[in-house]
Amino acid sequence: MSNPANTSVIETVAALPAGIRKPLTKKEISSDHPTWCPGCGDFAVLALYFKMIERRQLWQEKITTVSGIGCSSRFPYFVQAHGAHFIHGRALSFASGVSLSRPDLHVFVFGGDGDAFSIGGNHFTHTARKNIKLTYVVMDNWVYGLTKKQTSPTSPLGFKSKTDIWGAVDYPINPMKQAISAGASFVARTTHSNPNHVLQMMEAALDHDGFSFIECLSECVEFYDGAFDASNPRKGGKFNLVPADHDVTDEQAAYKLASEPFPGHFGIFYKSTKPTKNAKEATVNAGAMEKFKGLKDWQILQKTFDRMK
Ligand SMILES: Cc1ncc(C[n+]2csc(CCOP(=O)(O)OP(=O)(O)O)c2C)c(N)n1
Ligand code: SF4
Ligand SMILES: [Mg+2]
Repeated sequence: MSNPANTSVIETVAALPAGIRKPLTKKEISSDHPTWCPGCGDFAVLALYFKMIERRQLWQEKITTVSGIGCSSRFPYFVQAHGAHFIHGRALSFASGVSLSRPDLHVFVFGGDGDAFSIGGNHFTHTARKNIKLTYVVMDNWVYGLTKKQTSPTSPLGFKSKTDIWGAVDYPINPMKQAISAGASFVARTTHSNPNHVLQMMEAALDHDGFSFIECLSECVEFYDGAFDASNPRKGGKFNLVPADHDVTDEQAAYKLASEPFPGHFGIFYKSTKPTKNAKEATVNAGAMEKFKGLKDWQILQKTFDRMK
C-alpha cells in the first residue's frame, strides 16, 4: 500500500499465468515495519496472519485487509496487499461492501475492543446477524491503547484508567456471548501467547463460509501489562482448549462456555452453516437481471423508483 516499488511487483506478479508464479513468501506480503511498542501482542497476530497467507498461498489479489482505528487497526499498513484503514468503528461496514461486491475475495478485518464494541458496536451486531462472508479478528487488550489508556467495553471492573481513575464501575461486555447472540456463524477465541492456536483459528475462520469472528487476546504491554497472565502457562496461568466433546453446533453449549470466568477455554465455541447474505443477494440479483433482461441501466433504475411510489 505505502510502498510504490512493491506495488509494481504485485501487479507484475499478478499478471503472470497460473503455475509460473514463484511460491508466495512473507517478503512479498510484508510492507512497512510495524510501529507497535516492543512486546505488544499485536506483533504475534500480524506474524501469524503472514504465516496463514503464506501457508495458504493467498495472493494479494485474492484477499483484502481492512481495519478501523487503534493500535491493532494499523494492520493494513503492514500488509503489502489491498486493504483500507477506515474510520473508527466503521471497518465492518466498509468490509461488508467489499465482501458483497467482490465475492471472489476473502476479506479480513482486524481491530481493537474499543473499535469493535464501543463506537463499532452496532456494526458488529448487524454484520453478524446478516452473516456476511468475512473474517473479523478483534485484538482484545481490554483497553484503548492508541489513545493511551482509557477504559474500554471489555475492561474488567476496577480497572484504573485515565477515564476511571478510581477504577472501572461499568460491567464489561463479553465478546463471545455478544457474537453468539448476534448470530455470528463462527465464533472462536484465542490468545497471542499461543501462536499455533492463533494460526489454527485463523485458518478455520478462512475456511468458513459466513461471518467468522475471533476474539484474540493481545496484550497491551504499555497500558495493561499482565492482563492475560492467568491464560498464559509461561506466566503461571492456564491455557485450556475447548473440551473435545463440545458440540460446536450447540448454541446453548457455546453460550455456557462463553460464560466461564477468565481465563475460560480457547478454541471454536460455535459454528453453524446457514446461507450468507452474499449468497442470498446473488440469487436476488440474478432474478432481477433475468427480469430486466434487455433494458438499459437507467431504465432498470427508473422501474425501481416507480415501484417505490
Ligand atoms: C470518531 C472517533 N472517535 C474517537 C477516536 C479516538 N480513538 C482512536 S482509537 C480509539 C480506541 C482504540 O482502542 P481499541 O479499539 O481498543 O484499539 P487498541 O488501540 O487498543 O488496539 C479511540 C477512542 C477516533 N479516532 N475517532
Ligand atoms: S500502546 Fe499498547 S496496544 Fe498500542 S502498540 Fe503499545 S503495547 Fe501495543
Ligand atoms: Mg484495545
